[in-house]
Order: sequence, then C-alpha cells, then structure tokens
Amino acid sequence: MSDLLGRAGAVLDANWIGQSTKPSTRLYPHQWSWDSAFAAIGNSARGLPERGIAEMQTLFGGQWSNGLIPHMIFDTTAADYRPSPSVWGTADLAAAPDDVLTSGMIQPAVHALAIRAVGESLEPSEQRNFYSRCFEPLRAWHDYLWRERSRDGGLVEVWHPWESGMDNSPLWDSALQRLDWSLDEVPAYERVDTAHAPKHVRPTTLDYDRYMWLLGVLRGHGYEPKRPEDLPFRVADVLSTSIAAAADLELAHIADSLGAPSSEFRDRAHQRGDSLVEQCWDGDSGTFLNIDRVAGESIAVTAASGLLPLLLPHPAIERQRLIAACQNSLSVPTPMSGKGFVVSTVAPTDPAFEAERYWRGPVWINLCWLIERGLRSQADGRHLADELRSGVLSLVEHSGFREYFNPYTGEGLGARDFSWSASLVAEFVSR
Ligand code: 9WN
Repeated sequence: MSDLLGRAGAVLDANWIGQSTKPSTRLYPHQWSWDSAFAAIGNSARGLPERGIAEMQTLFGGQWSNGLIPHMIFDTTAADYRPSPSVWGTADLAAAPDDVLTSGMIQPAVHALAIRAVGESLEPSEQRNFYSRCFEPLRAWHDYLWRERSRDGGLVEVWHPWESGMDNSPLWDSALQRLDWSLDEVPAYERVDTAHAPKHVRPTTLDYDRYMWLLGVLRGHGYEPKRPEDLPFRVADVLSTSIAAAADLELAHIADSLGAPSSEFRDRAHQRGDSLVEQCWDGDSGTFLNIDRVAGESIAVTAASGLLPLLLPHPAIERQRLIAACQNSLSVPTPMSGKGFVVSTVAPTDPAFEAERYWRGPVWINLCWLIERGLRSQADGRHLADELRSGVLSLVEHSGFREYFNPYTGEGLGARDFSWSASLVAEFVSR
C-alpha cells in the first residue's frame, strides 16, 4: 500500500506545474476543471493540502463574471493540444477573464467536494481562511449552475458532450445523431490526440466532427445563449446533477462553518434529488437515465453515471435497487485474478458497449471512486464499497495509473501516468 501511495505521489509530482496539476504530460497538457478537483483531493490525502489550495485558486482565477468555471484553462507554455484557444474564441468575450485563456464550457462541479477534502486536512484557523477565500467564487459557480443550467426543475443540463466529462459515452449518441449539421459548417480543426493514443481507443472522426460543429454553435452564442431552449443539444445529465447536489450539500457545510446562511444550498440539493426521482428514475434498469430535452425523451442507456444519486441522502432514492444494479448490471470481476470488482462505464449488455473505446465501456477510476463514495454512505453498501476499492487497487497494481482500463483484461488504455487515477488511488490508500 505504501508503495502504491509512493508511486501515485510520483505521478502527481511529475504532473504538478507550479500552481495546478495537468491531467497528463502529452495528451492533456493544460488545466481541466474536474481533473483539478480530483488532484486536490489526492494531494491533500497524501499530506499536501497546500497544493489543493493553490489548485483551487488557479481554477477560480479562470472563473467568468457570470460564475461559470471553464472546463479548461490554457497553459500558454504547454505542448500542443487541440482545440486551441483560437478555436474556442473566448479571448474577447466580456464575461471571460482578461488575464488567462479559457474554454467556454463547463464540467461536473466536484469542486466543493475537493474544497471540503482540503479543508478537513487543515488546522482550524487555516481552514477558516481557506473556506472564506473559496466561499464567494464557489457560491457564484453554484448559482450559475442553478440559474443557467437547471431551468427544468433542478436537473443540470449539458450543451455539449464534453461538459459531462464523459465525452464519448453512448449517452450522447441519439442526441448527436439527430443534429442537423453539415461538414462545411465544422470549424477548421486538426486532431493531435490520435498521435498520443491508438485510434481505436479514441473517438471516431464522425464524433469529433460533431463535437467541433457543436462547439462552433456555442461559440456563436458567446457560450451564453439568450434562449438555451433553442440550442440543438441539451441533455439533462444524471452525473452532473448528482454531483451538483452533493456539492450543494458540501457548500452548505462550508457556509455553516463560516456562520453564513446555508438553507438555500440544502434546499437546492433536495430539489435536485426530487427531480432526479421524478424525471430520471427507471424502474426497469434500476438506474437513473439522462433526458434528451430537445427530443423530450429518456435516453435508454444503462450507465455507471446512472448510479450516482447514491451520493445523495434524499429519502426517495431507491438505494437497494441502485446497489443491485451496480452488482448485477455494471460490475465486472476484477481481471487478472485481482480482488473485488470494477465498474464499467456502460453495462456490458448495452449494444453500444465497447471494451476499449473512450467512455464506451472501459473502467474509469473517477467513476469508481464516486460510486464507492455513494456505496460507503449506506450501511448496507459498505461491503460492496470495500470490494470496489480493492478492484481499483488491483487494477493499478497490475497496469499502472492509466487513464482507463479494459474491464475484461485489465489492460491500461489512453494516457499514462494520469493524474486523477493517481490522485484517487492516493485517497483510497491513505484513508
Ligand atoms: C476534452 C482531461 C479531460 C477530462 C475529460 C475527458 C477528456 C478532453 C479531451 O480529457 O476530455 O475536454 O480532449 O478528450 O473526457 O473527462 O476532463 O483529462
């Protein structure tokens, strides 16, 4: 275990760039929003909360005046990554910050979970200081998500697959297939990802064309559409909503510790839970489903993200059914005779499942970590949480801190020495 912690620490040290952590050296050389939050969690678990403090401050430095935390902050000294800042076209937008270049999209709001994790490892006076510096930007970010992204009853809407963090999941297939687009409307772009990872584990050209077309649409609105209901892609996302609700509860805790009013944040979390139960619960699969707001229908894909309402204490969430779905539909015995089990991105029985392609089946450690947290919060989920933790540790023992893993062979895929894999393993090991 201590060896694993040491190796995880070495990855995080190598990817630390002074004020933040890049996800990986070659494939992802900038700062990403949810990756940074995960890095802060791992660094504070291994006794370096000051890195978590710097990480969050750098991220808040890229915050827009409307509260949006961009999914990327560019490091202008870093190696190639596409799309580059000029494709995003945010530099001259009034809401974007003046001194750093950012994307114009969001990612899941794990930040309050990270700020709590960092805060818990600080002395009381340092903790108060840190919480008071984070409170206003965090509140502005949560207000943005509530005001601009949760219009239909508290479910967080994503306007591009990249906003979910699960870019190439089959969750987006039907909504992408319906788009009315043509190749000549796709902004000029090149790909460098396929120079760093084999083509068969990355998104297809067709998927990339659609991502870029959709990016162009959002750019045309300055990433602040006046009438979001006219956007061609709007999906109410279970992962983004569950994380936002869990984060609202952490924000309430931070507010309490500062003596600030907190009931508003708890009410929001509760309303998000109500909406998940009322609009997304699917009794057949025993999981929660995303909703395509443009088509007005549920998206019938059984995905690991559909288990994430386990993170919430809402009384109407059917925990036993979720735990059963985790065991029966999404868990795979840990390969290479490893201990426990792991969770695949989508159910292996789903027609779109692919064991090696990006977000379409492989195991991702951040999803396993979030599900583990949800399972652990229930008395009767703890045994399963232990098994899942063991499965993840066996996987990295065998294949290293890869970006994702084939659920059947355990082979590591995508980037090597990937920050959140190292970070969340560090958190598992140092508990
Ligand atoms: C686009 C950095 C990011 C993660 C996402 C993951 C991937 C980017 C890409 O890498 O997305 O944002 O280039 O594919 O899907 O979850 O934050 O690790």
